[in-house]
Amino acid sequence: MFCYQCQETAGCSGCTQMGVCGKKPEVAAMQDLLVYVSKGLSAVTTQLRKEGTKVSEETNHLITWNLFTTITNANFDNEAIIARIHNTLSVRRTLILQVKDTSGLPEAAFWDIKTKDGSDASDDVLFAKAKEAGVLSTKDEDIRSLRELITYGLKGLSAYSKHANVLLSDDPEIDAFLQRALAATLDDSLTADDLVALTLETGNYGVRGMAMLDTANTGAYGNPEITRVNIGVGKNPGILVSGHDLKDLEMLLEQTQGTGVDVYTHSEMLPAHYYPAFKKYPNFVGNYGNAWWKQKEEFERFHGPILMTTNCIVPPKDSYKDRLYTTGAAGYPGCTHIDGEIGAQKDFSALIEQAKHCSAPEELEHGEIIGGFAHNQVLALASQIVEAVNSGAIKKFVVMAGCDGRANSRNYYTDFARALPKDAVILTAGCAKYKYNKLNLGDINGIPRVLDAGQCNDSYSLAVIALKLKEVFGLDDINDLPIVYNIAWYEQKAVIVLLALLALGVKNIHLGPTLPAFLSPNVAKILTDTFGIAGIGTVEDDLKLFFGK
Ligand code: FS2
Ligand code: SF4
Repeated sequence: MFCYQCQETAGCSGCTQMGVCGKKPEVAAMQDLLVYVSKGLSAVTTQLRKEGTKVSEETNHLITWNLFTTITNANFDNEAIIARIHNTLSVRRTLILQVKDTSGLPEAAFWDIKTKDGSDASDDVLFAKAKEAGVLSTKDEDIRSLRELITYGLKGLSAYSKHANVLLSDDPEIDAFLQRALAATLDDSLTADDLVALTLETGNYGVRGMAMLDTANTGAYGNPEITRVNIGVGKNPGILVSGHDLKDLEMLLEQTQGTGVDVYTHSEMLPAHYYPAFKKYPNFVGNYGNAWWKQKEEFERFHGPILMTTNCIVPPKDSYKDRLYTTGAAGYPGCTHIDGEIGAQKDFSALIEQAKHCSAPEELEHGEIIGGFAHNQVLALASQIVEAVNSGAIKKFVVMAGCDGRANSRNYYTDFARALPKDAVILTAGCAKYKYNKLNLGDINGIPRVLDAGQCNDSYSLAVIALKLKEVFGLDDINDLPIVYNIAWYEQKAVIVLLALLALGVKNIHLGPTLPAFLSPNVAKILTDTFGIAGIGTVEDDLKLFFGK
């Protein structure tokens, strides 16, 4: 296997024996193959569109769901991945018959699991193909780096698209781009310059994808508002919901009414509490635990069923494996998967029944944390914020959005947040917040010093806020604002967030705790020279750099 798509990749270069995330070589192989056949199908759909043939919503959803399945920590279930490969090839077999001119299609558009006699190829053939189609199949390291950068950005975009799709929101132009770009990563005629341009275009569509999701979320559940979230526990048994899918949470809340079972959020689901629509459920008790990587200890102590709606799954301990459920693009072998296509009602009765026989969660902590500072809420406070900036009470905003992770080096973000000058305000989104959202950093004239906009996709909110402040302060350039960017990344949604920020013209983003292994020295240099992207240093050095002290 070879995988270097996330920040925790072995030795900062690539997982080759087994994923640091727990992904086994056979799962890595089938994920590579799923990406490959998705690229083949995308080449077909892109050609169909060129010829004026409409591509169905189902096919669009199939491709985004496939990519989402291969995101770090989303799906470890080889059977589910192989089933998606079969399904993708079956759709492609039908669609390729509609293509008038197949001469320009890549080999991936023709490769099939079916042998000439109609039987399925052996596992050996699949693994051999996966090896041939994996990351290292591109020999030139710069072309490989750009192809993977685009592919990972598209994986992130797929995740955000899927969350919007389940709220019945679609943008066929995003899908058309996504498929065109996926197919382009197989096109040997494209130069490094072409791929750099495609990378930036991916960022533009990242902005569009996050905007679509923002509209879908706020349309369905209202605008996030300032909310104090309980981090303690009640006396009833509970179900813990993790991941990012708000629609799953809504269905579960509906189905748990009157059952005596409480519902808690975990990790990236915390921001659900900020939406007005979820406040009406009396059994929506609070948030349990911290960022994804602490789940082994915390899930054990939760005692009740846990629903993983997306990544990040840590391979579970036997002590709670029978309480771990997956749904959507998430999957883990041996854990029950709750089925449900886009738009379908899911049946969570198995979790609810199991919860009734579980004891209440063990208290990990108590108190409250505050959040809900997405664009609408922050813009409602705009005059207060502008006054604080004009009076000098707030000197700088520090965007510390992104992901959390296991590496000790990420303690940098806790130390950095703690050491920030008292006149600096953190703007955050994503699970990165758990590094400092319980530090009690206080407020400035009533404005909390940690403003949490929501999930990683709500980084879009931070961009909207920045653009609004630029307008209010009458600036020509977003980079003239008193905002610095110190972003933590882990998986591929952070890649699309980064590309989206670049597309919006944001410069000098610091990215840590390490720069992506998939950036070749030349590609890293392009990002540094063009956008001022840099890594992180020590807390002391970075404070000097950002604040001159
Ligand atoms: Fe955190 Fe994991 Fe949000 Fe990432 S829970 S690293 O998926 O997308 O952020
Ligand atoms: Fe390694 Fe990350 Fe790939 Fe998992 S997702 S195999 S940790 S690079």
